[in-house]
Amino acid sequence: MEGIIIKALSGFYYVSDGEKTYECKARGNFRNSGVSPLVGDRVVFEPVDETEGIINTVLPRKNGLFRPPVANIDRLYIVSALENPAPNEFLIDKTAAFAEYRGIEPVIVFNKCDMGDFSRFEEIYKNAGFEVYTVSALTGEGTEQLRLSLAGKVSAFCGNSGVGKSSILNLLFGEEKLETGEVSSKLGRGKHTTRHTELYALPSGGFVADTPGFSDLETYGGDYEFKENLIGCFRDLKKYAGLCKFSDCTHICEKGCAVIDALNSGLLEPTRYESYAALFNELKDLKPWNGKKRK
Ligand SMILES: Nc1nc2c(ncn2[C@@H]2O[C@H](COP(=O)(O)OP(=O)(O)O)[C@@H](O)[C@H]2O)c(=O)[nH]1
Ligand SMILES: [Mg+2]
Ligand SMILES: [Zn+2]
Repeated sequence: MEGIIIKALSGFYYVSDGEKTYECKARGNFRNSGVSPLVGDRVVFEPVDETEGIINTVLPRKNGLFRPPVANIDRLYIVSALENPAPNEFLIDKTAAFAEYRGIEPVIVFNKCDMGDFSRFEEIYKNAGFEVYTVSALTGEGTEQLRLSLAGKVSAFCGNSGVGKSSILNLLFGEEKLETGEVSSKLGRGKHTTRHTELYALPSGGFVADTPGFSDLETYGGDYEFKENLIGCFRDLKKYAGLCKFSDCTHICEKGCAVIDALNSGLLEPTRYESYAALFNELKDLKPWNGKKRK
């Protein structure tokens, strides 16, 4: 049978076949093969009874993140709220670019629209070519479209603590599965680092992870390949990059740069270009031997 690992805890893997969950052990020979199964991995397993089974094979991975440890994510929902903190375009753009690099579709979510107006931000991200959902977990506004977008996919939610990720997910689950509100202050900081990653089945099909953070981003700076592909990770900017005069154009200051021309003609969102330039600057001293390609 085929299934997906939704939780890994104390040597057990919890494998869902879409309906039931089996508590599984990994078969010995592949435990020794160096493949470490991740939450999100698709596996071939053998049920031994109604609730237990043995994993025989981990199927090839589409992508993998290590912090949080999760594989085969289709979509990354990048959640911001209106204030405390306000949406940070650089953080959104950098996260979206890193997701693109890993083959994950970035989706932009603005929560707490009951508190004010996001139209300025919505416009930027719609113009840049992203799916944008403006919602309120409090009133339910906009959440139906969000629910539809998650169906049948494996997704992760990320964003600053307090933006309302768990509240949105609870609304979509139709029950209070996840703790919300004062969680971090109640349990203390250390709790976050030990918290396991789990995929939750959505009533409409598909799975979603409520990630404590997305700290792979903190190490992305060590990834030379990300630097080399940076312009390709900005879907709006890359349309022009092929038209630059020089094939090795970095789109920062060159003459005949079609990206800069597009920016000056008002065809690009200025903040998107600024994020590209800032990220380029962060990565520019990275050398091939700094590469830490991890798949
Ligand atoms: N006004 C308003 N408050 C919200 C909304 N969504 C979440 N909150 C509140 O924001 C706080 C943080 O929510 P939580 O879901 O725990 O955020 P997380 O840290 O991103 O998971 C809680 O006190 C929620 O009640 C919303 O749409 N509108
Ligand atoms: Mg939360
Ligand atoms: Zn250029």
